[in-house]
Amino acid sequence: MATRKIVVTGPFNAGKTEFIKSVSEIEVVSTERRITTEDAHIKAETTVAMDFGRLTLGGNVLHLFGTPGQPRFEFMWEILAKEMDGFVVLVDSTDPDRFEQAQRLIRLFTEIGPAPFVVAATKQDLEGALRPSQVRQALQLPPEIPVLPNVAIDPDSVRSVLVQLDHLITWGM
Ligand SMILES: Nc1nc2c(ncn2[C@@H]2O[C@H](COP(=O)(O)OP(=O)(O)OP(=O)(O)O)[C@@H](O)[C@H]2O)c(=O)[nH]1
Ligand SMILES: [Mg+2]
Repeated sequence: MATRKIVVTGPFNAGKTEFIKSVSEIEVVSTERRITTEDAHIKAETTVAMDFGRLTLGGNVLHLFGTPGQPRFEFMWEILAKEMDGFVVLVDSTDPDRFEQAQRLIRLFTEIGPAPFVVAATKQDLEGALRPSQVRQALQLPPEIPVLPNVAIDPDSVRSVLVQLDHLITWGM
């Protein structure tokens, strides 16, 4: 049984904390604090350091590390990415204004890694969500990078993303 370190990253409000809470077998260790900046109208709390959860998948134990999304906590990204086996970039499919931030994160994490990764086009349950193919196009991602449909509040959907990432880590495909 292998233990794998998986980092879940993505722009502010993408759904990283929900993604990990949806599937974790342990109570998620989270570091959410009240938002006092201009983002306060979007939601009440934001991750300031990390989320930690765990999921057993087939023969592997995935340790899930969620990053903060607000750029002022970006010092945590490199710390969390250390020796990761793979990562998920969550992109809110209804929020194209933050796609540039997602591109920046992909660049940064591939530089720190490098490790296999998938992009999850999340919030597919919401009206106006761009399809994964549209998210791929907007982010100008090459065809070899998987862009998967996702609903972060749906455990089956999250599990499916992690199964595909786990495969990619094991088999490189
Ligand atoms: N409808 C819907 N809502 C979602 C989904 N994923 C997340 N949300 C909501 O989006 C908001 C942000 O979710 P979080 O998990 O806090 O996002 P985050 O990426 O951890 O945010 P930061 O830590 O602040 O960067 C919350 O209100 C969630 O309930 C989804 O797939 N569908
Ligand atoms: Mg969070």
